[in-house]
Amino acid sequence: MGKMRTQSAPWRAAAVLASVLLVGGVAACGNSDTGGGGTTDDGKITMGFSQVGAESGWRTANTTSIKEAAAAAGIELKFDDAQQKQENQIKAIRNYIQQKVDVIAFSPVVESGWDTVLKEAKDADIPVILTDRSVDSADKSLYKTFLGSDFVKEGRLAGEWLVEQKKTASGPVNIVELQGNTGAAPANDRKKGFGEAIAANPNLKIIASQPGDFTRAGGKQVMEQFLKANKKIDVLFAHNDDMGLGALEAINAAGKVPGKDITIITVDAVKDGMQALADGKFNFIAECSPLLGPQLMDLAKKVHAGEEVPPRIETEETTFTTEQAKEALPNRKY
Ligand code: GZL
Repeated sequence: MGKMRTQSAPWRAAAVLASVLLVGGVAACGNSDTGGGGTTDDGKITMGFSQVGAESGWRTANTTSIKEAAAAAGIELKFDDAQQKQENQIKAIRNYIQQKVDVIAFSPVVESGWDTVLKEAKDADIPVILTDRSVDSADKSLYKTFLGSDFVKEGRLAGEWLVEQKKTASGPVNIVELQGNTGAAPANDRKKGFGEAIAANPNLKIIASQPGDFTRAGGKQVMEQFLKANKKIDVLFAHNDDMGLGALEAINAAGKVPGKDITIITVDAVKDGMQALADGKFNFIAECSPLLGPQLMDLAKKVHAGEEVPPRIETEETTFTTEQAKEALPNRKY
């Protein structure tokens, strides 16, 4: 051990002060060096985003919108793909809390089971924005706002179109339904809206309804089962374009003409779905816009600044027939 040199009192006080400042400085510097998340050194807001997965064309377009909008807004985005598993979303949200991000945003893969982790975010004083899908938490203080579509309305518009199309039907109209993933808000709500609308005509009957998980593979697989089990299928209602596109393969393989032998109604209006509609393979699509990125980033800035925001912000959407799809396709953004 080196010889300890004693110092005069004034020098010793200065040395103590210097060492306190140095340690304090390192500690402060250490926090920011550990990627603490929070507002970055240059004042940029940090957002932690948990995405459902990459299950459909809609989801891909939604992810692109969010990433591009974050870059344009100068928001530092931490992004996680949950591969359609709620436990992965909960893990990602907990990571964002640990990292002390400024804002957490996510699209909940299912409606239930979020209160505990949302309470942890609230206790950590990190605001949460729900986008695309919502949660069934009774405590609305667990999130600042919801940005997305009215899925019940989408289902209702699909059902109302079918009621109009089949108003002269003399006998039963057999409907099969491809649902989104079990427990998801769009699956629950589109089913609800569609079912309420078709009740106007007792000839319209849903003879089979199964989850296809919003994927093409799921739509094809379940449609194959529907075709094997049901001799007479007049209508397919698919909760998204991708399951409808997968079902096309099964319908063709069964020797039936989609859009003619089986009327096909879907939701989303992504490019591939609109092409199928323009080609007459689909008959009607209720739009669900994935382009939520810019609005989400505006909301994040407002929430971070402590501004009041509306509890629910719904996106503008429309519907398409074959003729309307032909007109809209050239300018379709997604
Ligand atoms: C709806 C969204 C749904 C889409 C599907 O807002 O959550 O999930 O309709 C997607 O295509 O997989």
